Amino acid sequence: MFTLRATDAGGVARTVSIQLGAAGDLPVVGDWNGDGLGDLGVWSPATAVFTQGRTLSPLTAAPAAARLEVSTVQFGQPRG
Ligand SMILES: [Ca+2]
Repeated sequence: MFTLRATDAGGVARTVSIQLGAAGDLPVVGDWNGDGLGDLGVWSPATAVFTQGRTLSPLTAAPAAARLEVSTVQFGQPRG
């Protein structure tokens, strides 16, 4: 579970919780699509799958699912 916090130009802070991945996954953040906005990700040690959640817009009142585009890629070997 990621909890994101942003403050708008008027100084109003907003937090949004986003579920991505499963228990035991390792959180990763970066700018996967080069748009200047941080994106979320998780890597699963059990399956060696990297799940990217690319941010489609800054924090808004829109539901979290509408602001993320999720894809997966095999990365490395599963840890036994
Ligand atoms: Ca981005």
